[in-house]
Amino acid sequence: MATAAPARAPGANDALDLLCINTVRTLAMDAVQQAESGHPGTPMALAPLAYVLFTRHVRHDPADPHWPNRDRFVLSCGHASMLLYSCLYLTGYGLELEDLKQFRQWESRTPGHPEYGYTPGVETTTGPLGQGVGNAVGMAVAEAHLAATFNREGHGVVDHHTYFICSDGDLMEGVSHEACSFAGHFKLGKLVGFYDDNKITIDGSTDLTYSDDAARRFEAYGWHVQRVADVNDLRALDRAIEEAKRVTDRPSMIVVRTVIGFGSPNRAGTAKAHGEALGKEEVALTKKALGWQWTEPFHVPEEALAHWRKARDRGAAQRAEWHARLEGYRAAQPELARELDRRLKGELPDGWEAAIPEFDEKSGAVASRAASGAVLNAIAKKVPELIGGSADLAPSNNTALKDMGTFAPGSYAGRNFHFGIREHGMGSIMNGMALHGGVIPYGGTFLIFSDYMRPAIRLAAVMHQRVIYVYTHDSIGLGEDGPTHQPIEQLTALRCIPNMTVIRPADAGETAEAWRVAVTHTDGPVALVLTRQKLGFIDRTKYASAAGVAQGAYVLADAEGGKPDVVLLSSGSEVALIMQAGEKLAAQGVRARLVSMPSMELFARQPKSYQDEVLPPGVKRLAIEAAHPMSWYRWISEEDGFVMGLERFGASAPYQRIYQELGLTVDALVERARGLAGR
Ligand SMILES: Cc1ncc(C[n+]2csc(CCOP(=O)(O)OP(=O)(O)O)c2C)c(N)n1
Repeated sequence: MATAAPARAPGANDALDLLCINTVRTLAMDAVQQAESGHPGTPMALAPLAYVLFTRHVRHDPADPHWPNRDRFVLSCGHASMLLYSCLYLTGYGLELEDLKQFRQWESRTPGHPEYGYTPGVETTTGPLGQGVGNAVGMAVAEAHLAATFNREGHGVVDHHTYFICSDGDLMEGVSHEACSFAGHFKLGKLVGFYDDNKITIDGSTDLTYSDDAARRFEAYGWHVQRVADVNDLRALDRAIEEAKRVTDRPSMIVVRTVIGFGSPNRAGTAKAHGEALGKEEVALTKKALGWQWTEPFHVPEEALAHWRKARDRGAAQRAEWHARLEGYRAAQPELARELDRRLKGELPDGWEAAIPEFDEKSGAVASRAASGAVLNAIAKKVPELIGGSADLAPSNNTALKDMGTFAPGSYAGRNFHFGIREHGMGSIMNGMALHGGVIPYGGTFLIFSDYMRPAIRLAAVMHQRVIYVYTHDSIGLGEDGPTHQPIEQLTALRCIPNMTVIRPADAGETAEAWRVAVTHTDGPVALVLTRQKLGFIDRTKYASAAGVAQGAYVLADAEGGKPDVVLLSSGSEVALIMQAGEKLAAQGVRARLVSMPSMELFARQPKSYQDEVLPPGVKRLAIEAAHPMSWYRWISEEDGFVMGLERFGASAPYQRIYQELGLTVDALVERARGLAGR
């Protein structure tokens, strides 16, 4: 087994420590100066913390950024990206000095904010403040769950910490409250956060707007809280981190006092240091004040680089030690080890699809949320990595997994999550879980409250993460709860997020197929949009197979007697309306093709030839959906058809009455269709 000298205690060579720290400070200043844009002040302030973390505490191997048991590190205040990039370069992740010189340039590996997938060692995309905190909580959740599931006496194969750094902005944003309250309740003991208490935001002093006692806030959440009075006190930092690691029954927060723009004679401690280059003159003055002897930009002293790069030997030894542990586990627990491998690779178990249930006439009319619950429970038995829950709406969202245990404080093997009424936190935590790997998270709420988690949804899409949203109560069809609960613009708003896949199934059969897509889709989030009200059974011996869901849209039924006069399209609960309209039109001699379009995004990914097959050019189209019509205009222009949708809010009443009053009826469809067909 490889060994490496333990990391030297900070302070053992103060001059070398300072040189290593000032290397980060000067790289940050120089990169921002070169780009003439960016945030120098916070990396300059936090350099000592990053130094102590990366050279002594974070177990990471720059040679293998994806080593499964590595500690996770999240820089939630992503604007301080040069702090992370400097550390990744200095510890030897393969990021080069040239990359730092390309900071914020087109296709560089050093984008303005850390972006997952662009830079080796970047664990998540951060920038929207607060999200990284939630992601870190999610990573700690995944670690706790996998450890409880896979570790056996004497074989701790899943055993790592999650560290994060957050700023004033992160803590002001509500999502950090949701996520940290969750972490405190669930006693995630291997989560260690640092709050950069620099009292400065963009507008100026935090005195303008923020007087929370952050330490007491975290104590109230149930976290273990420490204070470090000066970030430059490396010994104090080191002691606090050691203590945080010793505390395993609660998450830890270390409040660290820092000075933004540390070292800059004219900018330190001011908002000016936050988000703009210091200017050449001030850079020179700052280097002088820091005792930096070199004037040329991007200078990296050899002895500093050599010291930072020891992270590689240490990391190699740590990874080798873990591999040895894994081999022992493999010998003692061969089946579990194979299962862990499979899950970490993100591969689904062989034959899992056989578990997807089929629905028939005997199932009768079922709400798609109920069908979803049945499908989820059936496949969850075969797909143990499927874990999740709801933001306090489990009985409504049908997200509960029967007999599969509850994720609870200190008891993390359970697969049912109670996220609490924290939609935003849930979304952000789910992202962290997915990024960690080994689990496929799902989370439910009412479709209307997708708005409450939208920033996290967007980041799941930006990062192509495999997360599944279970959104029920999908339209005015929810009835009596009224306009505050009835989604109108949410479908269009979700559909326009790049990399997002929205599926709104029309019956139980389509719901089963929607879950098949959701579980196999590895390239971004999937939202299942489901009804509260019952949906009729679509007899697939008369209508086309629900397998068409995979193509996003398919011909459910065609009119007899040749080319259709009109195509009727819909999704979800309104497919029943086009089916009834189709029959009425047939009786009146109008040939209507019926198209079920559960997913515009899946349909958009089909070849043009298939799209033309389903929606023949030159034939008028009529769509109906109990939602804002905007997303349908991609498929239907004013010249070739009409969209019946809702451009007003709903109402509180039994749902049949609302459909009637808002004009979403079979008769209205028939009349429109006749008009379009010229009959
Ligand atoms: C959700 C969100 N809102 C606004 C911003 C724009 N923004 C970037 S940094 C920042 C605040 C800076 O203050 P702080 O978090 O204390 O960071 P520091 O000045 O210490 O670097 C703001 C408002 C953002 N990145 N994310």
